[in-house]
Amino acid sequence: MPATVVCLPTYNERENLERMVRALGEVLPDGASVLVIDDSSPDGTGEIADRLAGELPWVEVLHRPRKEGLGRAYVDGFRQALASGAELVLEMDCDFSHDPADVPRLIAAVEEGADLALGSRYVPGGGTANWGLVRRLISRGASIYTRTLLMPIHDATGGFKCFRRRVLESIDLETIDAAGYVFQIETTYRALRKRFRVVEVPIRFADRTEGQSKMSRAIVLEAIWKVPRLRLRALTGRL
Ligand SMILES: Nc1nc2c(ncn2[C@@H]2O[C@H](COP(=O)(O)OP(=O)(O)OP(=O)(O)O)[C@@H](O)[C@H]2O)c(=O)[nH]1
Ligand SMILES: [Mg+2]
Repeated sequence: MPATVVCLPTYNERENLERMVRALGEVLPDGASVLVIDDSSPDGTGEIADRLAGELPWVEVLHRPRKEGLGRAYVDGFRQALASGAELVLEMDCDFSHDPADVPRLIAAVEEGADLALGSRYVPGGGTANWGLVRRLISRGASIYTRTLLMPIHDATGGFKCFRRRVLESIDLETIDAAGYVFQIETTYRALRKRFRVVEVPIRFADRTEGQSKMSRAIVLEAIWKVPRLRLRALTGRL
């Protein structure tokens, strides 16, 4: 089994973190580990992560001094996962919107030949449960916008992914300035530009039941202007 690291970014996930780590422990293959990336959550999530890391040898914690958005947290986490020798690097949310039971299917897609597997709500067999109309419209709208301007991916903003090491090594993570969802779009777009094989694996996405969403207007606005900027950069040879 290739060395595998699941990157789990957290900001105020006190109610979810322990349950998520233990659920991952049930499904992860031998040799896999979990890297919690906590941005000094004021609710004490970082201390829970430290306790779990003390108890479970396959759990590690990266403490970041402040919240700078998901994109920065992921870049630091990916860097640490690569430095630890990971061959497969996964990312997922810690709020149970992404089902830990789907992790083996994402890993299998990469083992069957993909370079990047995306958990996808908008391919047959995928979907969202108990999301309000506004969230559904924003998410669908973002995917249609991205499909029109950038790339033939059905679910471009999802954060449930499995990267082969060489993808992360080739897409120049340090130059990604995305903070919010557009980070997900940008990593996939860069992988496609480098001609990596990207596949979408159907997932059922459930709304969180515990804790607060960090979704904001700023995150949506960032995606609206950075998607065309990505296209422009590609057209002018700067990507
Ligand atoms: N380290 C870190 N984690 C973050 C940050 N923002 C969000 N997260 C985590 O990233 C994951 C996704 O964030 P959510 O708050 O669920 O945001 P979302 O999925 O876009 O919104 P909902 O669908 O409403 O849940 C969760 O595990 C969060 O705790 C951040 O700035 N830093
Ligand atoms: Mg969420």
